[in-house]
Amino acid sequence: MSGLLAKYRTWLDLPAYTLDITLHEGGTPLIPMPRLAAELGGGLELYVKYEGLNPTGSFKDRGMTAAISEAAGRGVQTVICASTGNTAASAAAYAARAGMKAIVLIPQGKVAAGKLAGAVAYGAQVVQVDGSFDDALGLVVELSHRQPVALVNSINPYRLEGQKTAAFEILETLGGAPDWLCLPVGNAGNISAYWLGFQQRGARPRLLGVQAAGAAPLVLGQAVEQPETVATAIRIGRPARGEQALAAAEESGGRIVAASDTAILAMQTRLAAEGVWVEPASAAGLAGLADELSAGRLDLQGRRVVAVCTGHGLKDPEVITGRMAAPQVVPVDLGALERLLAD
Ligand code: AN7
Repeated sequence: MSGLLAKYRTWLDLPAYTLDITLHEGGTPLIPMPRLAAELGGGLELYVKYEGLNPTGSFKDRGMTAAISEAAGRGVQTVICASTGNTAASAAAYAARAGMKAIVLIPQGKVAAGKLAGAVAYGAQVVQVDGSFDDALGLVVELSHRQPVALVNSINPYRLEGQKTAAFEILETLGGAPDWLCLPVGNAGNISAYWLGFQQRGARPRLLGVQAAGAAPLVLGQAVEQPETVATAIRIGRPARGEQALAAAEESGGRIVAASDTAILAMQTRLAAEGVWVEPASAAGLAGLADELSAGRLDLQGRRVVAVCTGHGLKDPEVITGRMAAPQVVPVDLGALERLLAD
């Protein structure tokens, strides 16, 4: 076992001085989802690329091994990012691994519990901004011009180099390109990275990027000043790589669409019903695909589809526990238990 840089170094455009700071990220499973495929009814063959199984629970680790390794190679001591949560946890972990300090700016009160806890556990300095992710990103970009800190948001090109590896893994596991790849879109780094990775290997799956309806600047064609969605990971109104994402979707013969919060949560439940629990944002790609299928805008008969599920369900426990009644309680009494189960 090794990390992604050791495995794919010749395919990644990284400076020669780049070190190898790794937590053995990548190598995530491509899980067949026959029951969900049958339910969707389009005659498709469906796989989930389960990125929640990376070391910090999201796909961000692929980009972070590259960005932190590059920064470490030129002696950087402090890294900074703005984040809806997963980038923060990942930056904190890889900075810790490299012996660096991490500073993470998050939108106040809008980061899921598992992500905030991660950033704190790995020892980052966490700062809440009384504003949105987009406001926080503006601040860290400015600060990185004034202070000796390295920016590790996906504006950093090395992040995309690392994230390309997910495309390579899919091609290797399937033995070729899927017909469609669907995935959530927030700051639009990941869809851009997948397209770079597929192109580098001469593969051309169609890309279906999916934003949350309350945070869908790439669908609306304009920035969203106050984005709002249950999928807090993609609560982003001014995607840094928006133009690149739109170009990637178009070149691939695909598109970017929006899915409602209701559809996103329903898809989270359907995925969990087949054993794959993902955070809300991670269900957005498939929620968008399901919408397109049921509206008759996609023909997937006999097609192979990969859905990228970007983050683990454990990242956002409160989206589940906040909506449920407390589980039933029984006394330590077999009869009482049997009566309860018979109801
Ligand atoms: C689970 O952590 O932007 O379109 O600051 O956490 O590459 O931004 C997270 C984004 C999808 C969107 N799924 O990816 C952050 C952050 C999950 C995410 C996305 C994010 P991009």
